[in-house]
Amino acid sequence: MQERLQELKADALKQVEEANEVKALQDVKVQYLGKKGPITEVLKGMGKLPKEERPVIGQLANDVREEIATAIETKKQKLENEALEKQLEEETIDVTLPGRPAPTGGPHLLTNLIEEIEDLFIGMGFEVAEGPEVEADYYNFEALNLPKGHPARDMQDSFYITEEILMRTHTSPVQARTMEKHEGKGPVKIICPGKVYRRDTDDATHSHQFTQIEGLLVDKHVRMSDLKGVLNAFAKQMFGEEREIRLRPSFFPFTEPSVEMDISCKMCGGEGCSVCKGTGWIEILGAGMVHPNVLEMAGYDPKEYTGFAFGMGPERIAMLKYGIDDIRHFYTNDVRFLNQFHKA
Ligand code: 2NL
Repeated sequence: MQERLQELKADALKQVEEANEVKALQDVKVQYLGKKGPITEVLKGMGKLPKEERPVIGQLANDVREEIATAIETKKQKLENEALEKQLEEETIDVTLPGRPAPTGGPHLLTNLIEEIEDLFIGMGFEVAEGPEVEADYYNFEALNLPKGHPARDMQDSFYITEEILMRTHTSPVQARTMEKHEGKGPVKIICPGKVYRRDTDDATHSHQFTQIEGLLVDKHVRMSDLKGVLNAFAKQMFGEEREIRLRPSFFPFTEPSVEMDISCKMCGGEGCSVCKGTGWIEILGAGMVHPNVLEMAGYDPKEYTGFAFGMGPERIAMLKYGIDDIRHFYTNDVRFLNQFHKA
């Protein structure tokens, strides 16, 4: 009987040893320790043994059962640990792998350019002012020395909501409104960016909707040289220290005198090329001293106050800066175009 138990133990431990998955261990357990297993059989047959052998065999059978159970449990732990190790090994995340790039949006290049221009003027003490795009005829035209029937109105035909209300054709009404709010007491020093509208047929250089930035400075003793100094500082910061500016006489109904400002051509350094059409100069903006009628209508005494104003088109500046050949590229929003100006 003792031999039989030792044999069973040896067999069971061998099978435990050989098992390489938890399922196999389960089978060993059922086979040797189950209700119908050989050890249970031995214990059941104890009654037939001589009395003095019973405790010895009983003890041995229990020991064998205990040893097999312990061996199974130990092996089970070992297999489970190995499986866990293997799983951890296989499912390791390599945190050094680069992630998939998420496509990101960004401001439109005109937005970036307008903000860049705003920042330059903020640096010179200007404040940003905004106003309505749907505007009264009074602020868009009348207050800017363009009475009804003025021939210059033809060049700025608009989209009319009613006889008296229209889409603004420039951002000047914002300046007229701001001056009016000051009730004749200066100074006013503002920069006005925004969308403007003209009744125009769209082509490579015309659009019925575009952007504008205008500036206005009103105070006592403001002179043409102040205008020139501010515009020179702007041109050099915007286009490069090596740039020269040039003012040419021009006409605007809301300024007198009026000028057109050119910057020296960077492409040819003033020699003359296709960008500057052989002149060495590129037209950037229009400006002038605020017309006394405009000051007066806004509530300022033109004998006490003077001012200068200027206006430019961000599209035109971007087209020159980046060599863009068609104004419609700004509005059709083809990402292949826009991404070229996407700041990282
Ligand atoms: C251009 C020229 C200009 C102004 C805009 C202005 C505004 C007020 C009074 C006087 Cl409230 N002037 N604005 C003056 C001169 C030129 O724009 O070529 N813009 C694209």
